[in-house]
Amino acid sequence: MEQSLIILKPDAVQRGLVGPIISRLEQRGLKIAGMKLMRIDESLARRHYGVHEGKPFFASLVEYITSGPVITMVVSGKDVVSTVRTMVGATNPTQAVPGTIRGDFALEIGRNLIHASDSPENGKQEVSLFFSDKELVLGERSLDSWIYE
Ligand code: IDP
Ligand code: MG
Repeated sequence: MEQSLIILKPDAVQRGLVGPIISRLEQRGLKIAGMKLMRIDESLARRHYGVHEGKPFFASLVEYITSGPVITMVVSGKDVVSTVRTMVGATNPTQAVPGTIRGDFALEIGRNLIHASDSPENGKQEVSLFFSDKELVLGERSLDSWIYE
């Protein structure tokens, strides 16, 4: 089953948008398999965003993601990676369409509120960086047959 690592970034927490963003995921029917409030330290930030090392925005990205508490979540289920990416919207909120999280709540690329894994492979790998197996609640929900055919 696919897993997507979601991070509600420090701006989402400070702006009180945790509830509204989680509501969207819940209302869609997505299964939340893990969730915690935490601080990301510099070393974890550098590992999580390792693919961006060397880019001009890397230092400010590490500063941003470590600047305050975040909510990290695991969403699991069929096709969740692309479903959540579509709900999140374009990386640059100026290009994110209305109805997406970034398109409704954000204005700048350096304050774009939310991270979501971009492929099933990266989903699994990112989840393992942030969550131990013990912290995940996998398995079926009783309502799954009303959401998935
Ligand atoms: P994504 O979050 O939509 O997957 P990525 O290209 O993986 O976008 O970039 C990771 C994060 O780095 C973005 O969400 C954003 O916070 C930041 N970022 C990406 N490009 C820029 C930029 O050009 N300027 C400032 N920050 C950027
Ligand atoms: Mg990315």
